[in-house]
Parts: sequence; C-alpha cells; structure tokens
Amino acid sequence: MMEKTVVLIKPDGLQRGLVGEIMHRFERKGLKLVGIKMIRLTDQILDDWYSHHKDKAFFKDLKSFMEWTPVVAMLWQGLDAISAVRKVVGITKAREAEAGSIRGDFGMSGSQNIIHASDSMESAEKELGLIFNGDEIFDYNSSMDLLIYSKDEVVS
Ligand code: FUP
Repeated sequence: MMEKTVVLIKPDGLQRGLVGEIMHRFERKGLKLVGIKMIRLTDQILDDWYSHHKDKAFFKDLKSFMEWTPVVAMLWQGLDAISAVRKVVGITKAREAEAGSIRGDFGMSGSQNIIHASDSMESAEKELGLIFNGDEIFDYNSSMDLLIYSKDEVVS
C-alpha cells in the first residue's frame, strides 16, 4: 500500500550535522519527500506523541531531550513506506542496531538515537496530524517513480 510516514531528525542528529546524510539515505532508497519543516516540539505535542510512554521512568528525560533544539520533520511516501523506513532507521537501542541502518551506523544510545520513524499506520496518521498542516503536504508526480517501481506496483 502507498503510505506516508513521519521521520524526525532528533536534536542529537541535528546538532551532529547528520541531516544531509539521513535525507540522502531515504532519497537513495527511493522514497519520495512529500513534506519537510523544522519545528520546536512542545510538552503539549510530546504528551500526545509519546502518550504510550507517559508512565515510563524515562518519559520526563525523553521530553526534555526532544525539546533541546528544534527537530527536522519529514514526510516520506512510498510503497509500504512505514516498514521500509523502520528498516532504514534500525532498532531503538542504537548500539545494538544493525550496521547499515542509520542508528546502527551513527549511534550508541537507546534514548539519544538520532531519529524517529512512525511504527504503524495509526501512529503515522497521528504524528502527521501533530506536525503538518494540509498545505504542507505535497502530492506530485516524479519521473523517478517509473524507475523505482514496476507498473503493477505503482497502481497498488
Ligand atoms: P522507537 O519507535 O524505535 O523510536 O522506540 P520507542 O517508541 O520504544 O521509544 C521512543 C523513544 O523513547 C526512543 F526513541 C527513545 C526513548 N526511550 C528511552 O529513552 N528509553 C527506553 O528505554 C525506551 C525508549
């Protein structure tokens, strides 16, 4: 299914100068950029974003980490993009993430782990709504689509 997924470059990724490197990886993979902005996350956004973690011991630190600097928020579109992007990102604990993934190649921490990516259709929809206005999401044809997908895949 054609999906949109939300990626955040977290404050550590921004400060370490990894924005270009990270975007490069998604572009080369064949994902289409359909939204991008810088945003400073607030308590209000994060309470909703990480509502499933609100009772965890790390919740307070997680919020202050995510508010340290602005983040770079992106929307990437592609066939089964949610799971494809999660594979490019790697597992949460970066020091155990597979080499070749973003966290595996650039991180050591399980909390300062460079990047966020939506983990399901529900979270993608929720996160998209928390960050992007309708007029910040772009639908366009790219001739790359003809190279990235076969004809039968593009119609699915
Ligand atoms: P992920 O989807 O890989 O980002 O992982 P989770 O949704 O499980 O966790 C979201 C964020 O909470 C992580 F990216 C970092 C933080 N976290 C911690 O700080 N400590 C933990 O033990 C688990 C998660």
